Amino acid sequence: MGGNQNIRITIMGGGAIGKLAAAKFIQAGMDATLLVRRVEQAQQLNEKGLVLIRTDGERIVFRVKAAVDMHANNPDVVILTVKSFDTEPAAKQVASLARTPFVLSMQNGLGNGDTLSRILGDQFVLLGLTTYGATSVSDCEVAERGEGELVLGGFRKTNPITHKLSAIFTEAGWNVRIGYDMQKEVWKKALVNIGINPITAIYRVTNGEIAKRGELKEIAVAAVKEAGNVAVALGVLTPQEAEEGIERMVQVAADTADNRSSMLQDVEKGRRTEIDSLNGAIVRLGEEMSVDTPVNRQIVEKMRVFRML
Ligand code: KPL
Repeated sequence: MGGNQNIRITIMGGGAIGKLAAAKFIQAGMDATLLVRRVEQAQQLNEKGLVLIRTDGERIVFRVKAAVDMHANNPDVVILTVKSFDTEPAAKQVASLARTPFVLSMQNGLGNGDTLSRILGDQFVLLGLTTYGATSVSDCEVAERGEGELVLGGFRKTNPITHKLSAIFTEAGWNVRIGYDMQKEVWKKALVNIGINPITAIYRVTNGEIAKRGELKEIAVAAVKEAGNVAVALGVLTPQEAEEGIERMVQVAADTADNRSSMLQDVEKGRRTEIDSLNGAIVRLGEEMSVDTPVNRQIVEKMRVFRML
């Protein structure tokens, strides 16, 4: 044990990444509470435990503390894994605590850090970008679907607790890298999701098909190319970094080949998707910067039609 057992961690969000994080922290003997929205999910988790299904099929059951009210716990650190459209209400909930904890956003999409720092203040906000694959099998079960990386850093500048958090995650078994320019990192991760997520959702395929099937790869690459152009116009990425983003998207698709992307999982469950904070944001920012984004526009439109079906 590495001495991080006395830090109270609350993971907000009972989806795939939230459950994966909870399982890893509990496995490392840490004090982690999983905060979920529905009372029945909390009850089931408390009664049956949290099941982690390893890539080789092994099932490990963890005793988990699940709750619906974060006030019960007085956390030192909140790990935010809720959908990007729920960032604002989550931040307001955190702001209502007597003592503001550090908040690490482990979410997809563009703009989460801005929302959190507007409500909580820069100094409390950290970002964590992950390419781990995980599938939510049921309210109490999560399946690991491929190793990835977690890039951690302060929202605006190096946060004094970045290294502490990095040590906590490393102790819990994550591959951690500290990021010193998190705006860049947010965009690099967004490029991955902009390519993989909507294409896997529209065509109902696992991530690996993006790397394998020429016609799908072509659309994903075109979407990421446009997003890279927007990032370059905004001055967040260099042209070379934008180009590397395309290769990275294809690489992540291959590395998490068996995973169903979070957007595919949302579509399959009839839930709202994060398209607005990904491809939708590219269309909006492209308009502002006078960069053409026809492929992303088409993808957003397809998603809209798709959701009506
Ligand atoms: O972040 C992901 C997601 O599904 O949202 C990837 C890395 C693409 C893994 O599926």
